[in-house]
Amino acid sequence: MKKIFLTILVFCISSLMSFGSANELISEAAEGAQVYFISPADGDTVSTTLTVRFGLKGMGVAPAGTQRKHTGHHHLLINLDVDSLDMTQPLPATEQVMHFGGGQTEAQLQLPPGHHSLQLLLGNHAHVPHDQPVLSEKIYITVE
Ligand SMILES: [Cu+2]
Repeated sequence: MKKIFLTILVFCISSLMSFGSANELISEAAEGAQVYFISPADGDTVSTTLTVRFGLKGMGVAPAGTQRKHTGHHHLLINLDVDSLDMTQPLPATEQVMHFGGGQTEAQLQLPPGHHSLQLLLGNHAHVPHDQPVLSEKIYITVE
């Protein structure tokens, strides 16, 4: 009997702990949600000033700070290995991780000549990727 009580107690404590952790910042993704590039296309050659257009299906765009189910804002990953990101924490704001917290669906970029990879990742109101992460295919472009 004592053992059962102890098991229940441990279970309760562990559920409370998971509620109180950083995981409360994670929002669930809509099933089948997709983020993708409208332009450029994979393999395109572009000039040093280019417009990137973001597409999203199955979820909505909302500015950072706006907490609404199945929404988020775009993040553009430039020449970045997505595995280097912690998907349970707010995304850092760096030259390789651009936030579009105003709810923008396109951006004008300046990139140096050469080969570059681009990838889109949706983040929630607190810049945390959803569960599951809504991540685009990685595309490769040549800047001339
Ligand atoms: Cu963000």
